[in-house]
Amino acid sequence: MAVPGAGGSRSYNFKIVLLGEGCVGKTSLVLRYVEDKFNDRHITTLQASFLTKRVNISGKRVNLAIWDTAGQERFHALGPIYYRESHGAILVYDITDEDSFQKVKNWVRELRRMLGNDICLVIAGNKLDLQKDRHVLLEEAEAYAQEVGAFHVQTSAKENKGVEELFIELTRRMLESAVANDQQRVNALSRGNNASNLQIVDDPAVQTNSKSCC
Ligand code: G3D
Ligand code: MG
Repeated sequence: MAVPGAGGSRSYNFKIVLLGEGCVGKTSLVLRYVEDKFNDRHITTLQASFLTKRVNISGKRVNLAIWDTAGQERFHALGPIYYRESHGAILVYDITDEDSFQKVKNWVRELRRMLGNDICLVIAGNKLDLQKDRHVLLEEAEAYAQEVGAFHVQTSAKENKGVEELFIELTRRMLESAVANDQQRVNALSRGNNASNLQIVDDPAVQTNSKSCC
């Protein structure tokens, strides 16, 4: 969703959800990105909610609402109510745990089935610091990500590796998508042959649910 800002410039509001098996490091990744903390005692109280972060990419202001689970994934109880209206999803697996990678594939299938290409996907292979215990091949994960139109990144929330890249790349993709969507709307309005229609682009009512294919 894009909203008009002061002087006609805009800021973009995006919802991101974290998905993946329990214990793969979802909460740790969010906490590392937003607060630059690891294994902090806030970790349990932060669950079940979302954190916000403001970023600026290519001169565009973006507000991210990053939703973390409350641990429901451990009981297979995460439903569409959690990820609906999301612009982006971060699918996390643990590189030492093959099952967690299979779980990511299940999530990709579900998201594509429920939301189509309206959602931008990033797959994160976390716990890169445990490389010696790796059970998921990097090549396999990268090939899979490419196949499903997702970006793949390796991360370590513990050592702060790849975390910034993960969120920035996802944000960049969501922005591209929103900008393309805005452009389509402008084109559609101008095709309507009414010059005054063009001004509607700055109307927040027109801009809600601004999504397009990634
Ligand atoms: P979840 O939110 O997906 O359930 P958490 O996962 O963020 O709660 O992390 C689960 C466990 O994995 C935590 O350990 C956490 O410290 C650890 N962890 C998270 N990210 C990394 C990482 O990048 N490297 C390593 N080595 N460990 C990580 P505990 O012991 O608290 O259960
Ligand atoms: Mg968690």
